Amino acid sequence: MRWLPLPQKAEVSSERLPFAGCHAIKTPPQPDWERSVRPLRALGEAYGGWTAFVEHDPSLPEEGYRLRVENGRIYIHAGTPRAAFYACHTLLQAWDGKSIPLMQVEDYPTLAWRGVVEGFYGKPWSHQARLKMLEFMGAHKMNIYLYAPKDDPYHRERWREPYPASEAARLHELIQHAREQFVEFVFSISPGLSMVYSDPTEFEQLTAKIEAVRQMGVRTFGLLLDDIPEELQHEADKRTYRSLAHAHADLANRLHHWLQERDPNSWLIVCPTFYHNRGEPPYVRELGELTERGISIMWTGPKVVSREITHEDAELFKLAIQRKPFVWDNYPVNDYEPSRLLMGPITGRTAETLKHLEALVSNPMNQAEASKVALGTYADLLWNADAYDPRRSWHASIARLVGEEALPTMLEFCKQNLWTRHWSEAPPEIQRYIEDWQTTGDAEPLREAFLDLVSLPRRLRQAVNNPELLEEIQPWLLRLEQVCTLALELLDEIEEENLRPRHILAQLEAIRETNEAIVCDGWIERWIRETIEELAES
Ligand code: LTM
Repeated sequence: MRWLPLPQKAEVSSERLPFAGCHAIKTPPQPDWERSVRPLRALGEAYGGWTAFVEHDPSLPEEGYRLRVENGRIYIHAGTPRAAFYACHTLLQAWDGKSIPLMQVEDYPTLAWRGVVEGFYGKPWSHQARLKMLEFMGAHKMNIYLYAPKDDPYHRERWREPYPASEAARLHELIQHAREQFVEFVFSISPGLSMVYSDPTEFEQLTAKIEAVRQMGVRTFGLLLDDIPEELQHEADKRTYRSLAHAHADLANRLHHWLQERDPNSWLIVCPTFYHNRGEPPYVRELGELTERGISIMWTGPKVVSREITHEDAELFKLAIQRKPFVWDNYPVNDYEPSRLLMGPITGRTAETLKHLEALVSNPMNQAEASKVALGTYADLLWNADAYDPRRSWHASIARLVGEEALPTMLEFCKQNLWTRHWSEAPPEIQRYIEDWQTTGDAEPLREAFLDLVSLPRRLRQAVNNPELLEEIQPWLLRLEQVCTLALELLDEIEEENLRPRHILAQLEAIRETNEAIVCDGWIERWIRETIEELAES
């Protein structure tokens, strides 16, 4: 079974019993418990069948559950309704559409808060993509989503202005959908480009904006002060505060109190201006010192895009901010290199690192569906870090996204879209074929490799039944077809001893002008260019 995330303890029998759904589901009477078993109820209403007993067990950890599948009966003991919801999703994973195995599962997460920050520059996700993402998160036991798209003007430049009615309605729908999926919805706002921190009317405008979202049922807010000037900008602020950190801590504390007065369960998460370091900047220490303890502080690791976040890094930053960091993890985000898709698993964060964190949220790509390959591996890592194996997780994540049958083809596509900057252990395979050709001069294996690659887009379009995903990755499919066609042409020219195939270079240039996508880490284009240059010199 390809679990995702992998349960902490699962004993799965080889004996499978027919299962077409539950005809009866007994839950504690409160509405949240009723909501937690909806995934099962949907099956039951459709088909009828088994009986499921769901019980609250307060001795279990918050998101911990025990699941037992016996002959004709399912028992779920859960610490909270969210845990019961997760138990139902574990059960659904074991169901193949016809039967389920007898099994016993004992499960709980490694990290308390696991999720996604839609925090990239460029085209934000569509409303439909967000709704689908929330469902994905629920099914993968991720529990927090930060709404923070940099290019939503009402989130950043026009932070003072209320959302127009149609956008407010969409936001409301998202918030409700997140609740259905047991996902904490975090509304974030980025006022730091223009806010006069010391001006009370500015604070009123900030809280008015937040109040409108609070009224939609949100209790958690993000105050994002990243990517703004690193010095105080306004005379009034320079007179009031001794530093930027002082101003930010004061703003965060006032907002925290304002939220607490209205709802003691509210939660404020702050992204500082210096968010990537090991706690060295004086700003970070001052912010940590002055900011009230109940407020969370974000961190992207030692770099903006951190290939590795070690437990030493996390300990140092924790010491500086005097609390566990809330990690904003810049993978698989591609806004800083939009010509690439980052289709590999997350690596470089260990179980030891997670012990020092309060939360970890991944900042994904502008391509929501394609991001789910990496996000599935995050879900796995953050749920069961001790057992995390990037390759196992990667395969399971791809299989969950496109189905078992399409797995080999999609995996092949993902392998052409890795970036050695993130996963140096996995260079593109074509590199090996090119290097072999350079040493042996035998063109056949290289030709075979290009023939495989040139047919990959067609094979993928046939195998994958996910129109949104196919649309997102279309530029990369096209690019693969285009460059492999040219590469094959070049091999033909060499075979025919045409040592001046410069028309191929012109075609390559024409492709580049219309499609900037990079595949195979740029190896094929480089090979074409260098080979033609070497031929010209010979
Ligand atoms: O990482 C943070 C906190 N802020 C921005 C993100 O919005 C952006 O998506 C990433 C990657 O380019 N880098 C940032 O600095």
